Parts: sequence; C-alpha cells; structure tokens
Amino acid sequence: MKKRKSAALLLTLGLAFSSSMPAFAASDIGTSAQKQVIEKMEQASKDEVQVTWKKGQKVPSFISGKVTKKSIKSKEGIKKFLKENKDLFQLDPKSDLTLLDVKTDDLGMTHYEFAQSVKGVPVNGAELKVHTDENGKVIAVNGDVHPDAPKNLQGNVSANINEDKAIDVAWNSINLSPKETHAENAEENVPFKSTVKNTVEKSKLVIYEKDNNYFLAYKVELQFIYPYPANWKVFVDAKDGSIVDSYNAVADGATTGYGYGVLGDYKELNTYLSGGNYFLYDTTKPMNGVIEVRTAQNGTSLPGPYPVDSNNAFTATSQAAAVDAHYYASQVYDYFYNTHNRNSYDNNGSTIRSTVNYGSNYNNAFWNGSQMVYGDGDGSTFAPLSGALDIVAHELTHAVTDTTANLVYQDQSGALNESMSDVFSVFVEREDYLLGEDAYTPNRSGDALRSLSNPPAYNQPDHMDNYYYTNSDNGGVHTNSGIPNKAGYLTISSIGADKAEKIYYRALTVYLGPYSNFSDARAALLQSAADYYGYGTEYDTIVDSWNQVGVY
Ligand code: L5W
Ligand code: ZN
Ligand code: CA
Repeated sequence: MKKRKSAALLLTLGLAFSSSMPAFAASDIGTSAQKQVIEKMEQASKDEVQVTWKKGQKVPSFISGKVTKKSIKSKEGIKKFLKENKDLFQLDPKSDLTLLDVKTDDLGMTHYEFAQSVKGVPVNGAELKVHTDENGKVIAVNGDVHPDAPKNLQGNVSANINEDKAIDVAWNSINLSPKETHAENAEENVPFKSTVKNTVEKSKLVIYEKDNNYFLAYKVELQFIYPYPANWKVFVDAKDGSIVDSYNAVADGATTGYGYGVLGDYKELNTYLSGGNYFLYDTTKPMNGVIEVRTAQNGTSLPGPYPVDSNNAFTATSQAAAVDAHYYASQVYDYFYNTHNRNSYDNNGSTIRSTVNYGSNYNNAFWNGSQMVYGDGDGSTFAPLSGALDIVAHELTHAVTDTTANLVYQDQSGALNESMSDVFSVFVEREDYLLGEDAYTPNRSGDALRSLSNPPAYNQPDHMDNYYYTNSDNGGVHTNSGIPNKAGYLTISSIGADKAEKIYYRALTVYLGPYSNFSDARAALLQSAADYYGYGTEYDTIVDSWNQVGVY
C-alpha cells in the first residue's frame, strides 16, 4: 500500500491499486459507483489516484494521478471522458456543463474549464477543470460542482422580478443609494486608494447555494469607494426579491492600532491601513459611515486632512488629542447604540467626524452642525479638549439634540439644550457629576468646568429665583443650564442613572421640540417616566427634582 496523504479540513484519500488487496478497503467516502470509477482509473493506469473530498460534499473536489492511461487531445474527447466517468462528479457533460475555455500552458499541459449550469443558468462559482499532461493523459480533475443543484432548486428557473428591481433591492439592503456613493460626495483625500473609480452596478442571474438549498438569484455587484471601499455581492432571490446572501469582497484595511491619550493613557484604536499609512478611521461599527478624525493643523479650515501614522502606534504627544477624539467618539457612539439603540447622532449611521488641533491655544470645543471640533487649549485653562470623555459626550449630544428635539440654542430652550449635553455626559461618563475635569486647568487638580450637583460653585444658578437674564451667550445658555442640570442631578442620584437615562432619552427624542422651555422639560420627563414606570417613585422623583429648582 502506498502512503496515504491527508490535509487539514480536507479528507484526502490515496487509493492505491494493488493486485493483492482491494483498492477501496480503507475508504467509506463516496458511493459505490464513485468508488468503482476510481478503481477503474487505477486499474487502467496501474497507479494510485489521489481523491480529495471537502467535508459534507457529495463529489470530490480534486482527483489527481494517472487518471487516464490513454491520451485525449480534443474537447470532444474530454467530454467523452467526463461522460464515461459521470458517476464520479454526478454531472452530465451535455446538459450540466458548458466548456468555457481551453488553455495550453508553458509545460505543454492543457486545461479544459467547464461551468455548471441548470437549464442554462450558471451555478454560482461551480467549475470543473480537466487537466491533461503534454501527452494528453488526464492527470487531474478538480472544481466545486453541485450535483444537487437541479434537485434542490427552490422552484423553477424563471424569474419573477427583473434586474432593475434586484439592483434596487441590493442598494436598499446596504442602506445606500447610488447617489450617496458618487465621487462628488467624497473628500478629495479619503484614507484609501482604490482602482474602482466610479460606482458600478452589475447583475446576472445565477443558481446560488445556501445551506444546501439552491435559489434562482440575481447576483448583484455594487462597487464604489465612497463612503467606504466596497465590492458588494448581493444575492437577491429572483422569485420574491428577498436577500439570500450578501458580503463585501473588498479586503478592507481595518486594523487595530494603539496610542496614548492626552493624559498619557494607553488605548487600543480601530484604525485603517491605506497606502502604507494608518488612519484614525473606524469602519467596524454597524454604521453607514465611519468614525474618523481630522486635524486642523492649528488652522481653522474644516474638516482638515487626516492625521496619519506609519506604524499604527499613535504614541507621539502631538497625536494625543487625535487619539482621544477617536477613542472617545467611539465610546459615545457605543453608548447611544447600546443603551438607546441609536445608530450615530442622527440614528442613520452617519459619519462621526472630529477635527482636532483647531486654531491656536483654542480653549473650546463645539459641534458645528456637521462635525465636532476641538481646540488644543492653551495648556493652562485647558489641555486638548478631546482628552475628556464627558466633553466629547457633551458635543456629540448636541448633535443628537439637533437631530431630535432640535432645541433652539437661545434662552430657556438653549439652556435646556446645554443641559441635555451636560446630563448625557454624566450618563456616558458615570464617575462624577462634574463636566470637563479631565481637560480643565491641567495644572490644577480637583476642579471642573461645571457641576450638576452644585451649579452655584461654578457660577450657575440652581433655582429659577436666580435665573440669569442677559443678552450674551445666547441668553445665558451656559449659565442657566445650571437649573435643569441640578434637577437632573437630583433625579439621577435618587432613581439611578440606568432609569434616568431612559427617561431623559425618551423626553429628548419623543416629547421635546425646538421651543421647549424648562416647564416643558419637566412635563416631558414626567410623561416619559410614566410611560416607562407608571406613576410611582420615578415619577414622584421628577416632580420633586423640578420643584426643588423652582420649575413647575
Ligand atoms: C467646554 C468646551 C465646550 C465647554 N459647549 C460647552 O457648549 C463646552 C463643553 C466643554 O459648554
Ligand atoms: Zn454645549
Ligand atoms: Ca465628568
């Protein structure tokens, strides 16, 4: 007996011919008809034929050795060979296989390539290749074919929907329209390079196998580079328009890097490799867009170029603001997604963009209606502002507010807008009721920008009696936010953040509107509390919290 070969994941049998022992003694793979085909081949050539089976497959994926003794030098001869041995691959070369190509290579070998089809519709990826040596002897046959395709086909091979409909369904399934992938939407310096210049759509009818069922499906290919590099293969059931399967065939450059934040802390980062450089560009979230960081390079034009790193280690001090902007934006995204089932600020999975290094010694951060912007601070009033999770949460909550209640940023509705950002910053960063302590006055410990529990300690009122009327700061939005902030503190510290955040999120996204004032906030929170918990402790706590700050 000759040596038997085996390979991981493959069941490989070397079936040797020997006049003194039965050739198939060691094998229980294959039907007796298949075993007989191999035995006949081995007997004819008096040599071993190696047979490789993939797990769960009814036909071999590779046979090699002296498969034929005689020479075959024509297509007809190869078809005849397949016909004679049709029990092995369980396909009829006449009805099931189409010869696509014949190639002779530099070794003098000839390769005959067949595609499997069912009533003329190709079976996706199903090929059978017959290889002859320079003398025309078959030395290998391989491929992945599906003898069960006609038998297990769901229905017949006539489509109920047309190609255009299938393409529409495919776009819908990836939550994009062709327009949204057009180049004019792309920034000129996207962090990836692609040979795919334009949006491409293709569609063809195939037989597609899924879990041993065979579907008549349109194989729709959608290729684009914006908003992310993609070569989608979407299999749309040609009978009912449902999605049978889909995947993005672009081997994207998503990687994991690391860096140090503003406070020198180590953190892992979702990055992206392109053109030999790593970008703070996170494609791992279930978004339509991405989370990305730009740098204003101490200027003021937005969004600015992508900061890059050559080795995926964002460890330089100059990179710290970008590291934290990226890491904390991801944390805040996760908070809204996991806690409130909200996908990005607009609940449409839009790109979350942050520009760091804005201006020079700039002691501020803001949401400009489209993206977040962070100064580096002057080093004494502020360290780089993206270095504080609660500041990032504050800014991104402004974006959530803009796309939900849309509270007008003036007077009471503006102060409520500010307060929502402060309150959600506490929901995200649970450790205290302070805002900005990690970035504010880096050379002095223990202080912060504001406190929900003690607004007066930070020059904010905590009662309507002390409401501050002013023309500056849009009617004192950063001052009067102390009043709803204190009510927020009283609620959270009484019923806990887990219940409070549900009530607040519901109030913000369901009940509040552009001109809601503090009284409306009280009413919206009460309604939300009643919706979730009825008229019990939670409801009473909110009554009490707002009574204490003089809002009725
Ligand atoms: C500091 C930077 C912006 C103050 N924005 C603010 O409306 C700020 C949060 C942290 O209040
Ligand atoms: Zn704000
Ligand atoms: Ca804090």
